[in-house]
Amino acid sequence: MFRLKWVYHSVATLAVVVGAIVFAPFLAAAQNMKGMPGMAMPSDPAMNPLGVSMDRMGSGTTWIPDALAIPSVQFSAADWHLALHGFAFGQYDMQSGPRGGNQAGRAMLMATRAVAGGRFQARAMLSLDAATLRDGGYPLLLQTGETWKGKPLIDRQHPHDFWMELGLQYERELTRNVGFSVYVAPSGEPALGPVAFMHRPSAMDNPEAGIGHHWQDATHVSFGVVTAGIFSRRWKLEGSVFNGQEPDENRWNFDFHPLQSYSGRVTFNPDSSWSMSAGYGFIKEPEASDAGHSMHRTSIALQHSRRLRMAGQWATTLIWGANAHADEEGLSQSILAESEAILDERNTVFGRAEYVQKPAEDLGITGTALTAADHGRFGVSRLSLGYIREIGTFGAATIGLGAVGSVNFVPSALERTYGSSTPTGATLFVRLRARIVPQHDMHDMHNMERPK
Ligand SMILES: [Cu+2]
Repeated sequence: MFRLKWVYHSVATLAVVVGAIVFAPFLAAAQNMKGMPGMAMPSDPAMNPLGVSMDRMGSGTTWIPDALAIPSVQFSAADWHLALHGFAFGQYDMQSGPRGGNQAGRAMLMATRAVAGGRFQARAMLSLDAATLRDGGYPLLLQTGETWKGKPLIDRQHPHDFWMELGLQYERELTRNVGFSVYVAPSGEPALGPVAFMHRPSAMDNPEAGIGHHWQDATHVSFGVVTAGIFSRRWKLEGSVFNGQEPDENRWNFDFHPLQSYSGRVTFNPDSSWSMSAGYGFIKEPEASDAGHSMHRTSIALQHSRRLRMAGQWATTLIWGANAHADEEGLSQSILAESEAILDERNTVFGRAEYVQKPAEDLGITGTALTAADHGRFGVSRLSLGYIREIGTFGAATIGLGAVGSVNFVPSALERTYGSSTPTGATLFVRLRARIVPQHDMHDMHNMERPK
């Protein structure tokens, strides 16, 4: 039987809260002629150590290909260069079956300036998930990870903490070819895994998290991170010590614990279209409900980006991520392929395909169905496709109406639990973010900025 379980939410609350935090800066930008999206970067060489521009920054200390940047509104104030990334989603979520929302926005402010011959950046990324999500998160079939009311979340995506990122980064040239970087964050992302999904140009307009989140990029909110790295124009080698314990259910505070987890990652950007990274981490007792159980995580990611004609762009990411628990046999693996194409100023299409080997325990499976599990795990897949139509602009922002449909594939042993071997889901949403400026306009702006 196909039964829709609607989760209602106060759209008014969402509009007011998200509006206050995300709209206000866009409105300010609209008043300010300097606040244009995608404005030229500052020309001080210290601001681009070894030619690595700010546009290459993903989440935490990750890199994305140079060809595309996350859309932003940029200002300058005194010696600071300010960039604001804002994404607001209002969503209505339906998932099928007996197990069958809404989401808020996030805003990121990056303030950068030259300090002592290098680039200093303060970053704050705030998430309003906690204010607008109910019952431990938004419905997402097959999603697992973190807890709600002391119980593991199943078929739900957990809300992100308000302080998604609060960190400082300093990068400076050491020689003509090598530079060093230091990142310190009370809340931030260690050098582990790919760029977090919300910062990937291949997923930025997709309101849904991947079901392999806790196999790939879930450490992006870690309360206590110190990362040091060396880099050249094309590669970066980093190591982190961090607190690997997942955030608790109180999404408004900082959950500090000793920095007993560690990770290392190598990233390579061979040219402007590609970025690849591989990393490994030891995560000390990630789940509070599972004390004494630590984990090893390995991941490889490949990103490709290119500009299309006019304001179009196309980004694709492939990720392999695996977890190994000391007390479990073998690896549990995950694979993700996702792509987003902004075809022109009006139309965006995106999609994601995933396969994850999930422990039966994570999915809450007990009883006879367990005998069908391979090493206690079930291989599950999810395919989703989405489309966004931009319906208007607001200052430097664009507003789009979108929909995502998904089909999940579960083994026959889980058919009774999910009501089908192919349970489905759909999400309707409104999305607001900074507009992308067509390339020819960017060139005009660069020409205006640069002294002849
Ligand atoms: Cu997350």
